[in-house]
Amino acid sequence: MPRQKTIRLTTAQAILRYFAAQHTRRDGRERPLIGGVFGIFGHGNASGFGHALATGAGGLTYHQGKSEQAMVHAAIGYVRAHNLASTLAVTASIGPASTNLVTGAGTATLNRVPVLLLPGDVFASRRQGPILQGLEMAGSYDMTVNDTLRPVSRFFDRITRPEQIIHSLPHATAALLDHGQAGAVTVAVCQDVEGEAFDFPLALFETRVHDLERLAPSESVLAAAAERVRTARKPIIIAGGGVRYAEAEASLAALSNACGIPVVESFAGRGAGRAASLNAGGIGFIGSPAANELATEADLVLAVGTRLSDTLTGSHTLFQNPDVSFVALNLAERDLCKMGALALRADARAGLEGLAAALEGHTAPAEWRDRADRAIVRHVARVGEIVGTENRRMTGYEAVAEIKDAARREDRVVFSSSTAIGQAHTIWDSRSDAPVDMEYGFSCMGYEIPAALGAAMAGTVKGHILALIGDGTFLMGNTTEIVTAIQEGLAFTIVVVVNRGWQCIRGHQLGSYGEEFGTQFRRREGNARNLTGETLAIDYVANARSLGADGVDVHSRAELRTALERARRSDRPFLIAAHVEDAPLPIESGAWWEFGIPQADAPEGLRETRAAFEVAAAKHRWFV
Ligand SMILES: Cc1ncc(C[n+]2csc(CCOP(=O)(O)OP(=O)(O)O)c2C)c(N)n1
Ligand SMILES: [Mg+2]
Repeated sequence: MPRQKTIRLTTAQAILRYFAAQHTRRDGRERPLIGGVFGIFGHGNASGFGHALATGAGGLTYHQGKSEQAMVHAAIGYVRAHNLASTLAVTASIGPASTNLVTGAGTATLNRVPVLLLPGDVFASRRQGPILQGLEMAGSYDMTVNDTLRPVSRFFDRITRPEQIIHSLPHATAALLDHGQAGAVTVAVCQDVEGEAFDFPLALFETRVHDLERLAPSESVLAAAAERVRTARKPIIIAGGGVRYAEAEASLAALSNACGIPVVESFAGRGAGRAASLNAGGIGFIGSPAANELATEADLVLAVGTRLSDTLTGSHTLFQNPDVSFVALNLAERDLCKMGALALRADARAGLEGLAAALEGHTAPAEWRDRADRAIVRHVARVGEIVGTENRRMTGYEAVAEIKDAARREDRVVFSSSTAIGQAHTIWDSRSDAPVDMEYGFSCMGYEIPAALGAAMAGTVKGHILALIGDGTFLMGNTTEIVTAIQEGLAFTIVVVVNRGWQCIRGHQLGSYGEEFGTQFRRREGNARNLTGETLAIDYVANARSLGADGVDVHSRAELRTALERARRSDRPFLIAAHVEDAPLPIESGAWWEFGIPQADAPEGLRETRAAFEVAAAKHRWFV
């Protein structure tokens, strides 16, 4: 036997070289699995991964992040802009650098999107004794702070010897490619091992193209699912993020339009039904009343690529038809077994196309199609009426409506946790409005700007990218990726909705126990328990300017409109601070969502809230 050809590399060089050789191919389009490496260096990765990147291992480009959490969120923005076919790697030092990755890893894993995390780890040799930034665990010597990444990672491994990667990395790659169940893939590398050299088999670094195959549905389950649709009187389709990731929008529309089945969209699935004429909009507790009316009455729910989380199902109170049944079309076992669904395990596009073929010539009952059409027309008219009426002081929802009108079909608008995401979910019409990236799974404040940066880095968005954030989100940080954007020569618009507090949480408190506490950006008066004094004046534009961005304050819809046009032409990130009145969008979604209510008598009004809660909660159903 001739000896296997080997190449001597450090472990970090080998890891980067291996990942650089992995490619994906979907529908004939080939892309690198890893499009680049984000990093912040510290003693845990500066010499190992730093040296590997500096020596050009694998030819991967290094991007300098400003916070570890933001780097992961940027990678998520990037991979979502590639519909999961290409992602970024993120390297961090050890200790606080690693734990700073945890939140981003949670966002990735909850949303089932692949990102590669390469934190440094403790010394494998242990000859140093307790190390800088290494926590000494009381009951365990082999646990490090990187173990906090385990529950938020789809795959986790710790590399304590160079040759371990030869078997570990193909598993890590498989996890990155496992759409439907992907997430953060963490390969923690002991800091001494990063730099250790080994004679790796040369074949490890051969280019590999992984076909993102479209899993075909089983014939018998497909037939059973089609039969359920055929006999349904009131079918709907819930389009989740899986429809977008599978690039199945056209197949969804073909099925919906041919069979007259209304489509409703989850947050991650917003835009999936862009070509479906019976698109009733966002489903769930802050969704469109049209979508929720249809969901309430539906007798057959075809749930495609959705996790069916509580915000969507109204904590299992939304679907009220006594005969309702579910068909889940998904790749993830976890989703297939929910709601007592008939499990149609398949790629979203393959499944939808299979159903369309099996249902050829079938249309849903005319009364149901008319019912859906009327609900949609009514909702669109109501939205037009409400956002068409200008209030004296610009409200938050008017600002969202201006952004909706200004954004074009080739643009991308990024949202996460704030009042604005709910308002957008209610009023956005995917059939005519711009594509969005709504992160309301982990609902992580601080996702937006990094994700906008990641989307810009992906280069797949032909138009302009906008990130919509609250002032509370701005103050939480993760705005410093503006600096990275400037380094990389990328521009996008950031709109900060300035409503002087965490207003969606204030609304939550008012709904749960009737009073606001601790949510307003006010000074403390004396030793008052709550913050009730003067409202703080915060100059968000000056903040953005200090980082190198441009920006402007606006106080009216007309000013916002002009600013949005100006921002589009900017060669650098442009921040618009939109000063608004916090007014609830006067459209009731018609769906509920459970949150905890104190079982107490004070403050006054709590009993009533509790009673209203019991009424809403009584609609709860078990779906088994
Ligand atoms: C990282 C993180 N921390 C806390 C929360 C809980 N939370 C959800 S929305 C919100 C307030 C958002 O305030 P702001 O960004 O000003 O938006 P507004 O509701 O005022 O429109 C908070 C604290 C969260 N979703 N994410
Ligand atoms: Mg706010």
